[in-house]
Amino acid sequence: MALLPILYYPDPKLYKVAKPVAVVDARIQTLVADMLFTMYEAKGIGLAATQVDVHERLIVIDTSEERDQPLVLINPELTWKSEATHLNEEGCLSVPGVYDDVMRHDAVHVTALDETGVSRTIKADGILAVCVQHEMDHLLGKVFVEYLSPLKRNRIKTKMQKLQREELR
Ligand code: K1U
Ligand code: ZN
Repeated sequence: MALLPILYYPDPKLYKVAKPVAVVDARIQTLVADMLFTMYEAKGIGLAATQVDVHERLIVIDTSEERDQPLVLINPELTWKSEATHLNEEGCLSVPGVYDDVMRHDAVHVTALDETGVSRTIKADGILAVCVQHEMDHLLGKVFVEYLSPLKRNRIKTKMQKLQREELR
């Protein structure tokens, strides 16, 4: 399994809109395994293919305490969302060290293919619902900081650009 490099905000590649996966084949299964490995290594609860510079509709998630319940969503489509919404604190592996509140639907239903190409419907609430919405935004080229005020977003952008300049030195 390979550790994939994660793109950091404000990399313009994070704004690309992902295309549907055409066929769930060995290439996709290898990508799934590498994304799960990368997510667990980074101590994340989710990862979208966009974040590893692959612009196809694929997400991996594991919100379990034991980190032993991987969820693979290929070509995910939102089929239902609750009317109720709440603010939830979010983080992002592409924006390390930044946490802020984002309004999300309390519950969602998502239909997607799994890593074997079988269609499944996931009924998510709690942190899983928040994570699914955050990851599906990545596939549309949207990073959670886009929900924050322009002032906050610009501060985060400047901080991230400074961090990346320092790392390059
Ligand atoms: O997409 C990502 O970058 C992964 C992200 C997923 C996520 C976390 C929290 C809310 C919504 C989506 C992370 O895993 S960030 C790191 C993390 O584990 C975490 C951060 C804040 C709260 C809970 C978990
Ligand atoms: Zn993220």
